[in-house]
Amino acid sequence: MNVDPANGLTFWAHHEYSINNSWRTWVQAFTPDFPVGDLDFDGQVGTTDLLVLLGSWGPCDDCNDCPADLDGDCAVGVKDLLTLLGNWG
Ligand SMILES: [Ca+2]
Ligand SMILES: [Ca+2]
Repeated sequence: MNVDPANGLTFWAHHEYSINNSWRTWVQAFTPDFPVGDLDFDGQVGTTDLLVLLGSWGPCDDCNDCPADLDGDCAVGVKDLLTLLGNWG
């Protein structure tokens, strides 16, 4: 199984098997359903995610690598906090 480097969230599973004297390859992609604001990818939005968001508060150093910026405005602020709280649990 591999993680897609394009987004870091899609997993690719592959397997080769023999059938009727020939080899076949099976490939399947899937993306786990993490809630928005689940910054530690444990499947729930909770205290650890809140601490990560608060620790990232302010302008993002790298707009393309700022996971706590939930609305994509290149800063971690009130709107991101409200989104996280709205998905709490
Ligand atoms: Ca979490
Ligand atoms: Ca933001």
